[in-house]
Amino acid sequence: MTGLISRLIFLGPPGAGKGTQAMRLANLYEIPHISTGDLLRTAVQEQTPLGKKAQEYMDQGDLVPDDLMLDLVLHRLEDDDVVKGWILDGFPRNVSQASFLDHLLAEIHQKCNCVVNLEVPDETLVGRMLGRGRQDDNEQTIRHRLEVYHQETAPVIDYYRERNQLVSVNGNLSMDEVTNALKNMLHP
Ligand code: B4P
Repeated sequence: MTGLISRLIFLGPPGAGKGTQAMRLANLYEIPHISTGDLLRTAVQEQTPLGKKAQEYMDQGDLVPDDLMLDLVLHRLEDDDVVKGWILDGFPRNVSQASFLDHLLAEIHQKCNCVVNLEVPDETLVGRMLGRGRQDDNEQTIRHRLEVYHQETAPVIDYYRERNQLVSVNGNLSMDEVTNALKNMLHP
């Protein structure tokens, strides 16, 4: 990736398109896409000790406990391929994860350049996730994930806003329109 922005965090409610957009930008700029949701789903599929513990939380639409998540992110950010940059998608999901990440980045001498908040209204999100049809995408679980988001993850927006790192982007447009808005914002 040329230019200044090489370490990005994607925030947004479930179904906002974090995974979709993070994957597109990671391909475009050739930096790793680190999705904690994907890491957890792989662990569940492979029935690792982490996967066995995480599954019940994910199936119910709850956050997986921090002690499991922090280790996962710590180890991924120590891999060689992330030295040139990364896009974090789905982490941090609460203020204590955000604070952990700040300390971790300081320790490994890295700095997040930009935190993107994808804004999409709840009713659009429900429709999108029902259309996606993942194991944890039934209406009851989706509604619970939205509640958890508003209670636990939305405060992370203020956390980064107070640190002048936050940029909000309208995610309630077509996938290509959102990608273009992100590209223009990152490399105008
Ligand atoms: P995630 O995998 O992070 O999933 P998500 O928030 O549901 O989806 P995302 O926003 O990435 O939406 P997507 O692009 O797929 O989390 C899953 C679970 O893992 C959590 O509930 C939690 O249990 C656990 N977890 C993960 N991280 C954690 C953490 N840090 N701490 C604790 N627990 C954690 O888009 C959704 C759908 O919309 C897709 O079908 C897509 O095609 C469509 N779409 C996207 N953009 C669109 C657009 N612009 N227009 C129309 N459709 C669009």
